[in-house]
Amino acid sequence: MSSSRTISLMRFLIEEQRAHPHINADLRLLIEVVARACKTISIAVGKGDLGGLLGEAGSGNVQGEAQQKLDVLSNEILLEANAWGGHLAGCASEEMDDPHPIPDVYPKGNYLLLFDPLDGSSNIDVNISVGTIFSVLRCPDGVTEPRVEHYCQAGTTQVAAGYTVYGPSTLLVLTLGHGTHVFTLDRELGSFVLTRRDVKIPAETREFAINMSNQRHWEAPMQRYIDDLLAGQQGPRGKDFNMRWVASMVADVHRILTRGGIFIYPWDKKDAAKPGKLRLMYEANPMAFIVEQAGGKATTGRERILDLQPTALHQRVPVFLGSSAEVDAAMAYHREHDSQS
Ligand code: AFP
Repeated sequence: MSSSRTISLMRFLIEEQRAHPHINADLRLLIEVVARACKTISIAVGKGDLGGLLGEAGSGNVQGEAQQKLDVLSNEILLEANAWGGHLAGCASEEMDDPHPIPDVYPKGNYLLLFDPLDGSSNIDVNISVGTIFSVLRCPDGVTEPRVEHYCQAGTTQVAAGYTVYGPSTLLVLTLGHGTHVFTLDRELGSFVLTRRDVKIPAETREFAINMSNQRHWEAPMQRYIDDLLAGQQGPRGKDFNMRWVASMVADVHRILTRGGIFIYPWDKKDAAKPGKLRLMYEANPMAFIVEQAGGKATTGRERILDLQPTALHQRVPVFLGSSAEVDAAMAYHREHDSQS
């Protein structure tokens, strides 16, 4: 049951709009529309086998990855929900080669929406948490038909970013540039309710998240950093570390937002054409914005992610994010290595 002290997402956004003049009615509508689409995705994910939506779709995306049926459906849900509201100039998705224009029959707005419709999709069939990640940019003035170059803006220009986790509960984590806030989907009310305001990531941690099976492909400073974490109390770091890896970025980042930690998907030499696995525009930038707003750090191991100037829509980058002191420690290994070579 809701009470007068319950803060729904709608009320939160209206209050943010009053407090911060740069948050206008269109941005508020955009967030509400994305949240509504995510509720629909959450229902589809929650049906599991009963919905007949598990398994591969039989298609591939621009990255050459096999698409799951729920990847395709989640993409369609987000596109359809955002087509007609008049708040967007266009959108781009990890699942589509090119930016998606707003159909001519609808009015156009001033924002660009970028999303990974279903992150962690290899976990769908095994009933492990997956999620949606999104990033909001302003469309440059005077541009009515945005092209790739209009989307390729540095992460510092994001006006909002968020992710949902479709897990034991469905969560929406959101930043509009004034802290990072967590909303929980009240399945009886059908609305997202503010459950944690202005979360802060502890600066120190004893937990790291990485896919260790790639160790032999990492560069030297990365090998040394992880060796030292594994050496524990007897090693140079002087403390024992625990490891967790869900392989859904949304779930790994959410754990870090909740109790600290460092998440790493480093550069590796498996495929020289791919500098890391994660996508700058759909994963790294929005997560970096959320993490920084929660007091954490997000870098490539050498540079701040939000300062990177994108050169392509589907560009990949190495990602180190989470507890600030631990991200600094990982960067120090890279700095030391670079200064000696
Ligand atoms: P998808 O977006 O293709 O599902 O990939 C998920 C992901 O990009 C990210 O969510 C995970 O952290 C990472 O891949 C898992 O990668 P590994 O398969 O190497 O563990």
